This record gives sequence, C-alpha cells and structure tokens, in this order.
Amino acid sequence: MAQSDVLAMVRRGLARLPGLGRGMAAGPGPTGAASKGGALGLLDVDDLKGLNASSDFDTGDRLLNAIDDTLRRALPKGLGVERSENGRFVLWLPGLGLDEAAALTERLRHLAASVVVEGTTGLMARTLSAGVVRIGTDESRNRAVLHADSVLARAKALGGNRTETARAITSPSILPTRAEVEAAIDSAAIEYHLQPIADLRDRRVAGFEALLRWRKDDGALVGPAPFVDTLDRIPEAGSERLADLACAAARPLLAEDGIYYVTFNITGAVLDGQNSPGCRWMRHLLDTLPPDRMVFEIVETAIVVNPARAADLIDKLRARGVRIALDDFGTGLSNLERLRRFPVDILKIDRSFVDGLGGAGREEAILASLVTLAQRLGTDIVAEGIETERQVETVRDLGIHFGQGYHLGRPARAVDWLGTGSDA
Ligand code: G
Ligand code: MN
Repeated sequence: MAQSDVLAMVRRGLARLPGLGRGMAAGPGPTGAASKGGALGLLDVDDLKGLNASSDFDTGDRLLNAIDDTLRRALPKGLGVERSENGRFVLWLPGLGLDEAAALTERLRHLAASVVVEGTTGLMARTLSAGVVRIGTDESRNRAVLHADSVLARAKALGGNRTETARAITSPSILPTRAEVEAAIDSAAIEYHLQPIADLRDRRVAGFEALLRWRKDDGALVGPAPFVDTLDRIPEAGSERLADLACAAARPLLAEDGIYYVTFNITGAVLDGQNSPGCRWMRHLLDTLPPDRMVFEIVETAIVVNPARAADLIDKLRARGVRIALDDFGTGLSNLERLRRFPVDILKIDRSFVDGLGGAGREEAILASLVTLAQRLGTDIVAEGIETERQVETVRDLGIHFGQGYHLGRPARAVDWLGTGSDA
C-alpha cells in the first residue's frame, strides 16, 4: 500500500466531513476545530427498535429516510444536516447561540415526529429526542459530537420526546494554553516515555508503549490527559516536532534484539481528516518508522464518532503492516459489534479487570472466555495494569501471553531502558 493511497483515503474522509458540503457558512477549520462558534444538535428517533420489531424490517429505514428528506427541506439556508452511522441526525448550526439552536432543534424535532410511513400494521410514526450543545471555538468536531451524544443520552434517560441542552465544554483555566504546550515541546519538557510490554511466558520485553509525559518546573511528571486536547490543535510544526520525538524515542529500542514493536496511542484527532495535526503526526511516523514495527492503539470513543472513517483508516494501516490495538478493552463502549466490524490485532484488556482478579467478581470467567475469543479471532491479548507477581501468575494461567504494568516496568525514557539493557 503506497503512502499516497493512505493520503487519498484521508482526503476522501475530509471530503465527507460535515460542514464542507451543503453550502454551510462556516465550515470546520483546517485544524479540526468545529467552527468559529455555533451549535450542534443531535436528533434521534425514540424506540426505533420497537418499530423494527413490530413492523417490517425496513419500516425503520423508510422512516429515517423520510425524516431525512423532511429535515433537509426544512433547514434554513446555511445550516447542515448529516446522517450519522447509527441512524442519528447531526444538525450543524454555525453562528447560532444555544437558545436559538435549541428553539430551532425543537421545531425540527416536532416536524420530524409528524413524519408518517406505511408499516405492515398501519401507519407508523415516532417521537424524537434531541441533545443540543454549544460548540467551543477551539473544540474539535469529535468532541462536540460526543458531548451532544451525552446530552442526548440525558434526554433519553428522562423519558425521551424532549430536547436537552448544554453550554460548551469550557476548559478550566488550569489547562495549558497552546503556547505553553508548544514551548514545552520545544524545550523537551514534553517527551515520550516508554513502558515495556512483556511476554509473560519468558518475561522478555516484546515491545514498548510510548506515553507522553510533561515534566513540570517543580519536577512533577504529568500524563497527557490535561494537554492532549491542546496537542490535537497544535499546527504543523508542533505535530512534526512531536512526531520527531516519538521516532527518536522508538528507533533505538526497535534496534534492540527481541523488541518487536512500539505502540502509540491515537486520539480522535488522527481520525479527524487530512489536515488535522494528528493526521500529520501519524503520516510523519509512517514515513519514518517501519510500519510493521508499529502498533497504533485506538480507544473506542475515537471510533464511534465516525465508524466508517475509522474502519477505512484501520484497513489501510493494516494493509501497510501496521498493527492495531483496541485500548482499554472491556470498559466504556466496548461491545462485540466493534470486534465484528473492526479487525484488530491486539486487545488491551483494561486494568480494572486485572485489579479485580482473585476477588469475588467474575473477572476470571470473563478473561478466560476472552482468551478463547481472541484465539479464534487470531488476536493477541495484553493485560494492562499488572502490579503484583500474583497477577502475573493468574493472568498467565488464564492463557494471556502478554502483560504491561508497574510490576513489569514503569514508563521511563528510552535512554533509561537502553542504559540498563532491555532485560528489565
Ligand atoms: O489508556 P492506556 O492504557 O494507554 O493508559 C496507559 C496509562 O496507564 C499510562 O499513563 C501508564 O502510566 C498507566 N499505567 C501503566 N501501568 C500501570 C499500572 O500497573 N497501574 C496503574 N494504575 N497504571 C498504570
Ligand atoms: Mn494505551
């Protein structure tokens, strides 16, 4: 698979992004920021499952299509509607304040509820629920959609057939600014640390996970949670420097005997389109390191926003020899549907499962059947968060071959691993 194919694929992804078509006034900026402010509404048909169960299977589809038509015709010029994978309608409302957006969404919701289709047992219609959020100036599309999704979930939990709203996610002032993060990259205060992933059968290090760390002035080491969003918006130069750091950390380790791969965590911004900093970061990595020595770890929240684009990217990366790991598996949004649709190479079992081993819980049974499942799928399993020798033994006895955790090695700089040899 040539590099240009990946680029072409990413470009097609961008062409599909909401806001670039349909004559929207203020489309997403090149860095993946949603817009210069505005709002986003998410509309979902209530009890579509009930409709599908009580009627012909395609009645639900026809209802969604009819609602789609109605919304498109009703939307004022300059606003956009996009059908999402899971049958929802994303309303892109640039330039609208939260109250205006909520009022408009409410009107559209009522209009959509009046759409009727013929089912096997007569005429069918459904109420809808909506979540409306204000989009922060620098907020990415992915974040805005996830935010609206949580607000919509609230509308559903309250019984459906209603609209719920939320202000933009405002960053608390303790979050670093873009300038601060850029300065930290320049001064190497932000760097990659590497945590070993061990083969539990012989205790040898099989690979490393690259983890971003920021050494603050007071010496404290901070993980990426507080600055990863800012990082996702740092333009070209910053993402290239960061990719350089990643490659510089990975290369000497990959030169060691028996080290098969280095894994990198991918954020939603990588899936966000051709011009996102995350995408450039990834391209730089692909240009520099051997693809078959790289693993990209994806969390499921990054997939749900646009599963089609995620699937496309995963296919293209795997075709080049890059392996894909599903991170934090077992928590949050993981489900079997995802395993069915996304051929991943590695499942990283969330550390909450390892924590629970040996207690009264059902972790053993779940892990044992995951091992069987993974074998059938040809997927490796890595158990995360191994903190005791006891856990090494239990996990290994369950048939899990790989582990990661403080007991096996804490994240450290590449030079630290090389200085002490790779036998940690
Ligand atoms: O989401 P992901 O699995 O990529 O998170 C990795 C994070 O987990 C890193 O920040 C790392 O420091 C942390 N971590 C690694 N091993 C352990 C462990 O044994 N226990 C705990 N509590 N955290 C760990
Ligand atoms: Mn990870």
